Amino acid sequence: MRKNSISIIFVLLMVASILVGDCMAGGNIGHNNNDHGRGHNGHGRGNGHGHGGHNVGGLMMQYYENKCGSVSVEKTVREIIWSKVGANPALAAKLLRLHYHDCFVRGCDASILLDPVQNSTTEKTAGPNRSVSGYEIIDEIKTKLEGACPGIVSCADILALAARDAVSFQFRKEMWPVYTGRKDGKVSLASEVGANLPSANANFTTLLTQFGVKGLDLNDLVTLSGAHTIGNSRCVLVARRLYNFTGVGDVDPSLDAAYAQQLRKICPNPQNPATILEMDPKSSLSFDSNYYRSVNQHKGLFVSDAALLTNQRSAFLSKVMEKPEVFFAQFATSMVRMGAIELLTGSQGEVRKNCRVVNSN
Ligand code: HEM
Ligand SMILES: *[C@@H]1O[C@H](CO)[C@@H](O)[C@H](O)[C@H]1NC(C)=O
Ligand SMILES: *[C@@H]1O[C@H](CO)[C@@H](O)[C@H](O)[C@H]1NC(C)=O
Ligand SMILES: *[C@@H]1O[C@H](CO)[C@@H](O)[C@H](O)[C@H]1NC(C)=O
Ligand SMILES: CC(=O)N[C@H]1CO[C@H](CO)[C@@H](O)[C@@H]1O
Repeated sequence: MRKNSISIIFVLLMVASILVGDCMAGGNIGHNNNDHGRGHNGHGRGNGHGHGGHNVGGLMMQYYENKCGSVSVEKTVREIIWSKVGANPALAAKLLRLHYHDCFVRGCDASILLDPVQNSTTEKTAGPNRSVSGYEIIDEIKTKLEGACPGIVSCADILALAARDAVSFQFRKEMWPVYTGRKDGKVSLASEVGANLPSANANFTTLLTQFGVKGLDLNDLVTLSGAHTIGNSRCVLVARRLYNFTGVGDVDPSLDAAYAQQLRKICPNPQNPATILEMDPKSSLSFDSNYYRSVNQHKGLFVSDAALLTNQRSAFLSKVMEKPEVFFAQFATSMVRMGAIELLTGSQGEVRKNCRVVNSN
């Protein structure tokens, strides 16, 4: 009840701010405080959520400062990422998605990086991970940092920093704060991926539940879905929407008819997984708020994107998020929250020597 009335107040403030054309920079939706750039420990900082969800846990800003000899950990990550993304802008989406897939399965513990050993299958071998990539870049950063300060910088933190820096390259400034101090996990199971990562065909209820399990809420769902403003997908993932939505050779009625026609042209052979589809065809290499414009015009690619319009509050937020400054501010808040999912403590975690293998002792 109390939470709802707080939300309504925020919604009213948001409407007011739109009406007066206020830019909302640094503002946020439904989150009471925003901890940008504070250089101190994350303990006890409220995240403004009524449900006692996680905060940034034991993570800190600048955790690695003076922990790696004369080498700046964050600068090292940024330099490598910016040079890679500068040479190949499509990598920004890959690295952002890598961090998301890591966090949603067993928390942000770099479990996605573990290679399968002997008969075991790890997360990266699971179906939804087939199109995940960027592993070699994480290895390169890890190798460089191990050379400077062995056993200090966790792979999970490298993933979090890499995602932020990859997206930030376009702006030449940090788009969100990354709290660090994560530990790497020792377990990675392909069998856990399916249930934890929402599918492209998930409806709103399922998405909200799957985010909820991770301590993320409706605001986070709407906001983080905006990551689909960059990157690619494949025809096979929208084939059902385009050709056989309810099993009678029909097109998903929630998809704009002209856009569906356009997609069918790009995807004449829907089962061919090789056919690439841009998620935000207007600007799939640019991190911007176009995603919401597309979704609001019924041109979101996945059922999960279209699902944002099937709930009143999330539809409202999708509209509000069309303003880039609102989206960017909110994305920063939600990335901090996503980056703190199910952090490991004590002997559950370690700092891996090689991001692909658990330490031997
Ligand atoms: C809301 C639930 C979500 C669903 C159902 C979903 C689903 C998908 C799917 C099916 C793809 C295409 C993968 C492929 O072609 O194999 C994709 C791509 C992508 N997703 Fe999501 N996703 C969700 C949330 C997120 C979040 C929270 C982030 C990051 C914060 C994210 C970032 C990305 C990026 C950047 C790509 C493009 C990757 C590339 O270009 O290689 N997604 N997503
Ligand atoms: C792999 O599994 C097979 C069949 O279950 C078993 O015979 C073999 O010993 C296993 N190999 C390893 C390295 O665990
Ligand atoms: C959403 O999807 C789930 C799982 O497929 C299903 O059980 C549920 O009935 C669906 N909810 C709605 C409102 O369609
Ligand atoms: C469409 O879906 C139905 C039901 O799932 C299936 O029986 C049929 O074979 C599908 N048609 C095509 C062309 O894939
Ligand atoms: C990078 C990686 O390990 N990808 C794997 C994803 O899953 C498929 C199918 O299980 C594997 O063949 C890929 O090697």
